[in-house]
Amino acid sequence: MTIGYVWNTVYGWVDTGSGSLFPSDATSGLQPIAHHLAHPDTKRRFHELVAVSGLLDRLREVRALPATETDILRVHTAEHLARIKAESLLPKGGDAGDGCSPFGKGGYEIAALSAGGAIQLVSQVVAGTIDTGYALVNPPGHHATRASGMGFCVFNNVSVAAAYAKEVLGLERVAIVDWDVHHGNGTQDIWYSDPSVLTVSLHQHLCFPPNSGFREERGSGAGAGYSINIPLPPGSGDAAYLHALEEAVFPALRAFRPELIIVASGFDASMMDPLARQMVTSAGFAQLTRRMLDLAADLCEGKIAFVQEGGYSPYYVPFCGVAVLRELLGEPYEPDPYTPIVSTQGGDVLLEHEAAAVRAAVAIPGTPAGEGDPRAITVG
Ligand code: 9RB
Ligand code: ZN
Repeated sequence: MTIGYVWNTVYGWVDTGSGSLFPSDATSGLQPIAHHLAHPDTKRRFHELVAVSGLLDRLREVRALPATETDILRVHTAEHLARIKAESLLPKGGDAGDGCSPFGKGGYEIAALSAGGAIQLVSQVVAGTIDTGYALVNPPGHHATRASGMGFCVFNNVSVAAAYAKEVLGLERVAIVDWDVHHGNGTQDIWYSDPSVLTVSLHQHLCFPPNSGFREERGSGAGAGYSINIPLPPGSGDAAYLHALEEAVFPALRAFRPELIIVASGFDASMMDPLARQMVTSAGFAQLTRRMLDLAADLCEGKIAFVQEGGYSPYYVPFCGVAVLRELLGEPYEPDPYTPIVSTQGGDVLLEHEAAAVRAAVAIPGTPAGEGDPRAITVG
């Protein structure tokens, strides 16, 4: 097995500024702080554990190349690209679009290299030069819509890669499965009326963005039925996420018959994340990975590529990431130093309201949305 791996030193140079989640503001009591919640050190620490644990020696380096303007314009508006490029030239950089996604001077080049890392990984998976792989890219991408960045995302990396797979590599059906704890609203927006890319997002209901990621958001026009949301209640852990994968994600993927699966892999559903309230452990991420690999083997000759999204615990993200990479390499899960504290809090038991949320979200691509109160998550 040849497993590809993308990392570039400049992914660790994303300048998130001196704010926390908001820009610092002495008039509102927002003190500057060395580490923004999305400070790239978390991802750099993931890479360093990959190196120090010896995994790096067993992975095949896939070199990121910058996404070209043509690549970016397949999924973003010319105005968005032009604005990011222009702000990237400013001495203090700019913001991806929502006022809480700062980037420094040269931020355009890093964002283009992040999208390009996803393209390179997907290209090699489709070509068969690697069996599967992980692109540890930064900044993340899944909140970036056609017209704007948001939620720390500048360009929608997985969508840039999916569009490349379709238009350059000639694939007809690509599925994007997003297990980042936040709604993959940008990915959904980009493909909302396109039946050739199935988007499936598992997320903590109403975590971020506000008012987004309801089950009833099922696509429009020719894409009606090809957007699927699986909102889960806060407190969902390994059992709920695995149940959601088996009962809601897999039937949708089997019906869709993708030629390629891209996993938007965030680690912010972890037990230790500061930006969400889920309870997934490194063991859970390993199992999610194993099941996705097995499904891809059944459905699309194993053609699956993993692309980094969020994850904000500098302590735990490296261990979640290594657990995923070990599964890709076919190595058994190994408990890590946090296992004693994260594995004993009940997230391994499926609760009835979690099962009900999954049941309510079961949807088959191409079929219309079901009925129901969009604010209600527990439909028994
Ligand atoms: C701000 C708000 C957020 C909250 C969460 C994220 C996580 C992104 C991620 C990003 C921005 C709200 C600044 C609400 O990990 N995605 O995968 N910002 N939240 N209002 N305001 C003013
Ligand atoms: Zn997230």
